[in-house]
Amino acid sequence: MTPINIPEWQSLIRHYSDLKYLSMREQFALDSDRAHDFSVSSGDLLLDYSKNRVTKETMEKLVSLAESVDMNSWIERMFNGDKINNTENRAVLHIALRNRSNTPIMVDGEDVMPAINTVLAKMRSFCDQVHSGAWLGFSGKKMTDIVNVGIGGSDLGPAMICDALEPYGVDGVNVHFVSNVDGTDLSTTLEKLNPETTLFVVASKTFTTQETLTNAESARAWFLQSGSQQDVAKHFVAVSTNAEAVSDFGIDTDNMFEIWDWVGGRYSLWSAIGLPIALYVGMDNFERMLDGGHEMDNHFRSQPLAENMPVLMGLLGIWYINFFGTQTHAIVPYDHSLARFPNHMQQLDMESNGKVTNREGQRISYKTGPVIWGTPGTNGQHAYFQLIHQGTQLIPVDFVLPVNSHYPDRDHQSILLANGLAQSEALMRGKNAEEVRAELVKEGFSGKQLEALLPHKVFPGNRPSNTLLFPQLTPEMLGQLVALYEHKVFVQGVIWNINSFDQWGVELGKQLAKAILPDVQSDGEIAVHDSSTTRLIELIRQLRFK
Ligand code: G6Q
Repeated sequence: MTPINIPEWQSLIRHYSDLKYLSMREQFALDSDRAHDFSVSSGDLLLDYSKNRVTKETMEKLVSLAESVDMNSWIERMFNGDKINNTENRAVLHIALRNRSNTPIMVDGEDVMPAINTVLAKMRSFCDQVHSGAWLGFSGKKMTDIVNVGIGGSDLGPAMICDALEPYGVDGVNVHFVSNVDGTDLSTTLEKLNPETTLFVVASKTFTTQETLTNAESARAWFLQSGSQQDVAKHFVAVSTNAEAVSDFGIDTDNMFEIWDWVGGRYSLWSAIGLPIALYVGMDNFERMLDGGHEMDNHFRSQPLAENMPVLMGLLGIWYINFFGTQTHAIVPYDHSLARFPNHMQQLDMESNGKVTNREGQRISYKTGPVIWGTPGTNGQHAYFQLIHQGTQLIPVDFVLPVNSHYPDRDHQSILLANGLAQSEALMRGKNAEEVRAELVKEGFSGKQLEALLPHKVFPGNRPSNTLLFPQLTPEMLGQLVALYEHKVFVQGVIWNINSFDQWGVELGKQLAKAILPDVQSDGEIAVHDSSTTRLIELIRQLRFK
């Protein structure tokens, strides 16, 4: 199926040409209910999408597009455990990991819920032991530092959540994340730690990932400078699907937390890959995060498409990417503890929808996933916001705004919120020549000097944004937010007719580095490469400290 041939897509092309100069400023002036009419809620989370270049007709047409690709039946297929990851012949069941209603979800004739509940119970018991001091290190001391060794989906999500939930941290427990095979990452982490009180969580779905295994082996070597081989069991646990490789590494499989092939790496923070989260904030808070994810799942599954938050966000993305031709999308959290949120969203979206082949294996001729990027406000305002306001590209922005901070704030939170709101308002309104002229006159400019400055101070405006507003960044709210974006990505994948759940590009990287390693490691004959690669290998051999 090619979405661009279906009548609803064609109708959107015509609608776009009628509407491409629609002024949001005018729309707000014409309709005092616009903010209300273009908003939707799920629990305490509000999405205000009124500052988008859309009319009610646009939204109806976008929703018709979603209907025309059977969005509801795709949603049901995911929730029912159908093998919608067709290239890997797998179900896609991150939703089962947070299925707090515990209703059966069948894969290959078996309900997956009992196994999920068993692992959750094992995680709880382990966290309790670590926190209470029933689990002690080799010299009889309590664990104070958790080091997660993993990469990609086995790192980014849990690292982001631990940062975000720092106010919920269990007293006396610190968490660290080592992912990069660059020895700097592990060394700078370990130099601060005491092996007697350090617990390593080796997180790898496959347990074959070069970076993770290299870091885990070096971590074990560091540990063995103090502890003995027998003590490894008290200081190393694993999260994986691959019991054999875990055991070969030397970790007792009793200390292994199981995950399943139907969880994609970038969707796995809800599984035992979230163990560092549970160790850091406690299992109760981890489960509160699952509750939030489940709440968003219920919303996604039950709400009509026109009032469905992930569907609406997905459709607005399609509107800009496929009709306005935008290439990037900024996610700007006005919450410092969400510093890594854009990074996780970058992996989630770009690894899921960075595809050029449709479900049927044909090359596609329309745009798919955008470049996702962003940093916390207000820092971004002093950096790249210039381009969003006055650059030549149209860049839709998501503003993520918690109303209340966890920290004593005096005026900080009000200033933060005012900045977020001001940016979205300014992007929408812009500043026209008359307004700039009046401002300059007030500032005492006139004549040639005024005319020369005026064009530089004009802001075109009409730049779209969504605002996600909520009371506070609790574990439940964070769960809702992550699940919201997961489903948004899925919605777009369905419309683009791509499989959002494989990642052959990542697999390629894993193969290529292994193939070139012998050339970099040894002085033997260099395998056949392009001339640039061969020359760079030769230079590396010359420049390397002997
Ligand atoms: C995520 C990707 C990828 C994966 C890492 C780590 O969806 O598949 O980022 O998570 O490559 O893989 P392992 O967990 O198998 O080590």
